[in-house]
Amino acid sequence: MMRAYVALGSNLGDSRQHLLDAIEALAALPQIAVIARSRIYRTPPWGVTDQPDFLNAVLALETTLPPHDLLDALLAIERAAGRQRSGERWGPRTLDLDLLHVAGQTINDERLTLPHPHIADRAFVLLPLHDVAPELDIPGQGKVVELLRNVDAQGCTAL
Ligand code: PH2
Ligand code: MG
Ligand code: MG
Repeated sequence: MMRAYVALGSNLGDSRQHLLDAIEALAALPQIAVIARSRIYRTPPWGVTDQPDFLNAVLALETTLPPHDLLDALLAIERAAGRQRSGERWGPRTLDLDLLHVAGQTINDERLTLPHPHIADRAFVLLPLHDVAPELDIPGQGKVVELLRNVDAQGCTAL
């Protein structure tokens, strides 16, 4: 069993429902147990700012799936939610499921970078991650509780 942290985001359609459906879909997989769920936050768009606010959350999972198989499961759930890959980086999406951290492993290949390289920059990841794992160490970045002190979380509100 490995502990994994997954970030959820949506800013198209019924975003809250997309997040809740994704949590249900993950929990329904026999190789995955959902251990903890953060609050859902409304967050200003980061990167491309001319798009609707996002809803964001984080899940802690226990899984027997190796990281690349877990990634495949996340991508399948994104597709089931109608996710279209327009090619626009940081653009609007019905559902985004990003693998943040898997048992402290470091992976760098064409499909997957672990830990997620931009956790430290993003209040929309750190706030919900802090709900479920404040003491988690992100290899190469630092402890969640400390990283959160260094980002601007103004404008992010828990639903
Ligand atoms: N995701 C992005 C780009 N910008 N901004 C917020 N607030 N939340 C997101 O989940 C998000 C974003 C690309 O995945
Ligand atoms: Mg993302
Ligand atoms: Mg993504």
